[in-house]
Amino acid sequence: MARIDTIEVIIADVPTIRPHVLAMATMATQSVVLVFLQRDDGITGVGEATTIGGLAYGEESPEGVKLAIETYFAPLLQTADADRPGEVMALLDRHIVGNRFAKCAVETALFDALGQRCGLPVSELLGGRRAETLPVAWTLASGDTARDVEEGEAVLAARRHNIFKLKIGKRGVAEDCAHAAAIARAFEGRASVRVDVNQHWTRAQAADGIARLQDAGVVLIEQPIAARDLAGMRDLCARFDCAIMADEALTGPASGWDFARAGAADVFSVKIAQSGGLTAARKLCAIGEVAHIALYGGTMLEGGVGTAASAQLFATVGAMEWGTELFGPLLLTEDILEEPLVYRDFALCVPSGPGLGVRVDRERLGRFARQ
Ligand code: MUC
Ligand code: MG
Repeated sequence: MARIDTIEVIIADVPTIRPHVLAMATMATQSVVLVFLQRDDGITGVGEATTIGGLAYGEESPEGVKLAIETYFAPLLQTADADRPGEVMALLDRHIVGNRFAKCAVETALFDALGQRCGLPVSELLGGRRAETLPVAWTLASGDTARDVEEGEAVLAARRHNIFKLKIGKRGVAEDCAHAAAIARAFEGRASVRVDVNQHWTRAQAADGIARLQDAGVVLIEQPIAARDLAGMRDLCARFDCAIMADEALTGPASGWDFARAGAADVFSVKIAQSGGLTAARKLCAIGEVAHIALYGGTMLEGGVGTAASAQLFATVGAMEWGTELFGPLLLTEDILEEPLVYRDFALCVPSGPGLGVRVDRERLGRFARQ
């Protein structure tokens, strides 16, 4: 039995290395949200609830997560046994609707603490590790084709990434597809090129755009149309040979079940926060596996804590056929971990220490933390 003594939520605004241009927002900073749970045995667990572009991407904002945890989660957590993450999450689910990012951060912190207490990495608490490294994509999203190619060449030469995801959907279909085609041409035979439209196309635009992208050698199209348009996604999967991936549509296992039954995705982008936590994301992976839907390890551009947590889960999944995009910390000007995550040979090394296997540098975090 372990009690939670204190709950601390910190929002830290960390600049990005360059503007990150997405269809719904341009990021010059990332607001990293960290939740620290301190137990009565002296162990502190940490979890992350970072999102993209305030309320531009999803329904939870950094400020909303902090408010929800401090006001509604905290009294429940103070009655719970922190040694039992499953029981604690069931308690939270009984009293709190939605709030998946906040729940993910809390569950992650519980597992981090439990792993530290048992002397085991979180991957071992989630079923056991099956991989020590995970392939990692990089997102080329400077907003400029030539700059993207230059950036891609640099990370390829450094053997950091050979998978590139392009963010499109902000400009017209023809212009966006010409941009993607130029990058696919530049890296032909040397890197895998994919696009993420972040729901910004209509069905008709998607039919036009995907035909162009497929011809240009783009192999994966992420969330081309509205998240709720399951029938539209099913049609695109049936119509095109290149893979169609669901991202924003996946808000936990139930949505995965709906998409699997309808044949509305070739690939699932699994995100721990969007799913509502590590356990929920693991269930989503299981649905993908039994439905023969390929898996991809997604990110909300989290810092080191959320990235390590995602890696701990993805390392337990047998096949992440499309790799992962766990590059979040590399987009930030400064890491907030004591020891940065290790990226080498186109992959992320899954931390092997107890819990998440990472430690937050509180002094550095303090420099970026909001007052
Ligand atoms: C998304 O929609 O996948 C992931 C990588 C990136 O650049 O943006 C995110 C969000
Ligand atoms: Mg996406």
